[in-house]
Amino acid sequence: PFLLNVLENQKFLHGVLDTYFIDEHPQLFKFRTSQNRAQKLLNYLGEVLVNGPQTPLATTLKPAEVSPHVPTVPLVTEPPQGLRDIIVRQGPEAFAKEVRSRKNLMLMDTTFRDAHQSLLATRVRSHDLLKISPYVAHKFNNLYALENWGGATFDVALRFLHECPWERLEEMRKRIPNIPFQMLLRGANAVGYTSYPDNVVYKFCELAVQTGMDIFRVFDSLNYLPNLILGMEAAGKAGGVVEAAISYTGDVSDPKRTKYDLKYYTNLADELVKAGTHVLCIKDMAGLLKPQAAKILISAIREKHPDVPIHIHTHDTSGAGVASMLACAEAGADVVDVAVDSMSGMTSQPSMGAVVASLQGTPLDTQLDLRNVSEYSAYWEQTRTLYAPFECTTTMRSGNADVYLNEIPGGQYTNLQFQAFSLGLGDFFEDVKKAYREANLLLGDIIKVTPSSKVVGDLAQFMVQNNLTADQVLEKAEELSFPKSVVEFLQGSIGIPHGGFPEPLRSRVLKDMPRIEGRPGEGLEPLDFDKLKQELKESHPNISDRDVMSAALYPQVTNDFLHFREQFGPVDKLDTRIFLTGPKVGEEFEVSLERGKTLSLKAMAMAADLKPNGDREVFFEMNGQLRTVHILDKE
Ligand code: 3PY
Ligand code: ZN
Repeated sequence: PFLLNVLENQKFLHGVLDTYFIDEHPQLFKFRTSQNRAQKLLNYLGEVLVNGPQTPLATTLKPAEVSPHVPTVPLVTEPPQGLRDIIVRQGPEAFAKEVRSRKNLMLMDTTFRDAHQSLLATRVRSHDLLKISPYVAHKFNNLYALENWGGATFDVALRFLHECPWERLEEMRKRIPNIPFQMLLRGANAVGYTSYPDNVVYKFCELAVQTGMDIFRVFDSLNYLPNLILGMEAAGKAGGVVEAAISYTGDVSDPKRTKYDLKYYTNLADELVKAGTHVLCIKDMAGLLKPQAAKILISAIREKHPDVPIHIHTHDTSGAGVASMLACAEAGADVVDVAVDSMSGMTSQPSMGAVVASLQGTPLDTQLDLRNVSEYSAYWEQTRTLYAPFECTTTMRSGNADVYLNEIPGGQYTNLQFQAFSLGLGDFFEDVKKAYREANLLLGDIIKVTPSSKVVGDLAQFMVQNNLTADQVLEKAEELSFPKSVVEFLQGSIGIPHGGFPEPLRSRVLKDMPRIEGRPGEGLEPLDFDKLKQELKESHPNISDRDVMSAALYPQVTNDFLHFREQFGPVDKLDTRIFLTGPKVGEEFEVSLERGKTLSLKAMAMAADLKPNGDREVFFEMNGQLRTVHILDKE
């Protein structure tokens, strides 16, 4: 709000003033100077130097001082053709048919999305993705797809990286015209954590396709069919390839695990095929699909649906990921997910190089060249060190097969471990993992993935912090004040779990609180996009339809992002170390704003003394000229 000047203030414009108005809003008379992008970036750098990182760092580790080597590709030649050509020219059905007809195993690379969501708290910036994009286009044209958007990346881009997720997608598309792009859509929750009005989900998918998205992996955190179908329809209507996902839990190879047995999965697969999915996905978000279970599950679905491409997603938390993906391939899966070697393993996806090498010379050969995989991996090995402040290996040193007991999804596993570590409470993580299992059983053994995994995680932490056993929770349920997410789940706010809600827990917790019947988004009024745009225009005159869409999903986060961008300009153009922790005094560096427009910068010095108004001067050299910025020192 401090960026808003009087001429944009609605109360002022409409004369709704009293004599205190000016006294109470001095910031309104600090007129925004018209600044160019370069000056805004200097303000950003000054801010980082004076007041510290503008993206909270998760550990005390510093970004490495490296400039990752980017393998070159011939810029004059077009990248070789990939499968996207079929989507664009012949549509999703033809694409599915082509994928199914291929005899070899195809891979989807998750390095641009899930791998860093799982290992680096989703913090990888567009800058580093775009640098390697031309190489991917040239050397990995055989991929089924590149997973590069959706899931948590949307929120994190706006909230922490101060960059526009739409621009990221558009720029990746320019550099990679040939490989299909895939995103993760949380069904009726789009890329958020709650249900949105239907028209928001439809419009979101429409805009995503227009900006360059091809394939939508649609899931629901409870496998609740009405939510899933809403997402599938939105993606399909937008012209996307629909890849409906069955979120996998339990163990189909264990006859004692009866709630989610083979029949449960094959029935769900039947429903999704009936609903018109182009591709069927098994989404093993926690990495529970053991090789033996994979064989049973994939063979059964393959047999029932010989014409539908099957795509498998897993996490390597236990260390069995490569073995499982090979078992899936042998049982008839068409595509499996991998991450490039240096971004693979542990809570990320299994290693691309390992799968490629394992199948070389077999009928399932992936057709990828291991030398390219290594070159690509070398880029990410170096780039990963720039994100040291977010590195999960600060606390995680190895895989852990205890995931088969606690069933915590990959991304959440890293988060919980990290939280426990920063709280410094001895056995806290071990306790939380055990409580997670009990919390899941208390809630009726539900599917656990964003956002239902948060419900279980919140209950688990609640149990540990209050020293409660599962029996005690059930006994005292009427008096306890449960986490909000747990209450809302029981009210039906994210859908209906398989087998219904847990009783008597639900009745004891909710008492006479309202319950949502059926699909949560169904009762929501459509969002008036024109009205939202008009409202946003009052403080952000240059707003685009994409920004409006971002605001529909994340109102506050988007508002903050727009202010940030107006004040600090295109911070996404800065190198990652400089962006995170600022330049060193005396350091020279370049910023490429656009093709042919490069700034040469040098951080010269910071004034030792503050100005009377609390500002500190920071001196830069920009293209050889001295520039000074004044930054309010917040210390
Ligand atoms: C997400 O929803 O972001 C996920 O990655 C779920 O697995
Ligand atoms: Zn995943």
